[in-house]
Amino acid sequence: MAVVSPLAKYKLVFLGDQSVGKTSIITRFMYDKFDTTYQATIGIDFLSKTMYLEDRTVRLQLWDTAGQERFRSLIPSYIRDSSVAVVVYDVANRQSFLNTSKWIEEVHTERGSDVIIVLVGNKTDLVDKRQVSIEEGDSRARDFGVMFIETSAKAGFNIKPLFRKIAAALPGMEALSSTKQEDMVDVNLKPPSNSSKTEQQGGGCMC
Ligand SMILES: Nc1nc2c(ncn2[C@@H]2O[C@H](COP(=O)(O)OP(=O)(O)O)[C@@H](O)[C@H]2O)c(=O)[nH]1
Ligand SMILES: [Mg+2]
Repeated sequence: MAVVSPLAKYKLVFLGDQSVGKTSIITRFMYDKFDTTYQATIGIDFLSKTMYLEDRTVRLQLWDTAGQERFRSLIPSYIRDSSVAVVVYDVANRQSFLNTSKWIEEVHTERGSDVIIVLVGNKTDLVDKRQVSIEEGDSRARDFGVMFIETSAKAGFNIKPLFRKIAAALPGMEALSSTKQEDMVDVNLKPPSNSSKTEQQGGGCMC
């Protein structure tokens, strides 16, 4: 009997100070577009995207957040059931880099070590305004034991590699928790010839 598993879904939450480029990274990845008109994120919204990897397909749910204080109280509940936290800073804004430790600690408070964290230094196109070197970013990521990459949503630099890196780090189906295993659907591809009924358990959709 073949076991066909439904699409594995993972929740990614985007964190970081206001205007570091969280919404722009998501927009670049989803639509390959960059919008220069500044739009503060209102509340929290998510978008889904399916990624086809060499050995499997995963569905990513990208949860954008607003860094403004007035929405801070909402954030822990979004971190709580996420598989991945993407902590973004602006390489041309030192304070946003310093604040990443606060964001990473917040993720650890909610999720312990049961989460993938990626530190992202965005806006590498602002070459003359850079305040944080790639070495500093890399070294902070090592200190926290998290992944690291630099991007430019504007130039479209390293956006796909960021998501590929995340997807590659996601646990395979065999490593998923028992609750996720409940989504497994058994499909009997070759019904026994002595029986006219096809056994299908679970039903469910592949959506
Ligand atoms: N130069 C440059 N500007 C960017 C980049 N990413 C975002 N921005 C700009 O930074 C501002 C804030 O971006 P936004 O995505 O709204 O940040 P968020 O508040 O973290 O969601 C906007 O004016 C964007 O156009 C980038 O990679 N390079
Ligand atoms: Mg935003």
